[in-house]
Amino acid sequence: MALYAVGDLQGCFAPLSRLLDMVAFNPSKDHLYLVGDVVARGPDSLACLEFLYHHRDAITITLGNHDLHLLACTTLNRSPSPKDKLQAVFDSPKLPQYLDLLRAQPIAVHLPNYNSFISHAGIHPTWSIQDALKYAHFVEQCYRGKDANEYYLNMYAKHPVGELSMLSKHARFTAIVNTFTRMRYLSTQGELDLLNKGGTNDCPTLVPWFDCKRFKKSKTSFIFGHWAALKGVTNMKNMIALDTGCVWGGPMSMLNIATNEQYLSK
Ligand SMILES: [Mn+2]
Repeated sequence: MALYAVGDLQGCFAPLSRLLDMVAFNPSKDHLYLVGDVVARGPDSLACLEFLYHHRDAITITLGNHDLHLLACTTLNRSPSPKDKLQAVFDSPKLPQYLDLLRAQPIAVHLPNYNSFISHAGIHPTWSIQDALKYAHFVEQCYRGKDANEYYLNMYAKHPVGELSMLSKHARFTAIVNTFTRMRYLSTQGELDLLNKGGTNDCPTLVPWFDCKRFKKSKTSFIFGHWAALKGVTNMKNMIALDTGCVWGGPMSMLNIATNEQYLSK
């Protein structure tokens, strides 16, 4: 049995398929963690969802911003943006099954036996793993619950600042979702900056979320995607950035979680 993690698919099915062939992925024995953003922008989101649904017992997705956006649009009856190339997904008769699959997925996963934590964008430097799992549990209950539309309506509100415990439940949902799925940089005061998408040298006044003393001492590996401009480089052994910009012409990255071996799609 092997555990793998793969970077953002964003509708790129062929490179995923080549990576799985490279490691002879066996869905009856192995498990595949997807770091989120399995859909949107790329050519074949429908094929990605079909594959993930077919192998649903062998996969776990830590939801990304695009996955939650798809859930939000369908729940709120909004059309997809043409640039997301999701029309085939919206037209599919199997859309309800794909949405059920996404909704059942977590937003963060801790694998204590492998000293690994997986989420789409990362973990806030002030959150312990226990805090993060508690926050993840809260938002998972929100997007699975019957009031999910209320949370989605608030999802693109201005990023709430301040202590999570002081926020309303809707603002808390948005703050936690933004951290797990959209974070790249923090201000020197520790607030999320949701505008800059550049590489780590492009924003001298901001700090990459993982550039923090606590993580340098941590025995836990943090496996994440979302930040294509890093091109997989964090210069920290336990910070594993798997979004290598496949949808933008780069390779797709895969990690063997137990051995740390990495694979790039050709
Ligand atoms: Mn993303």
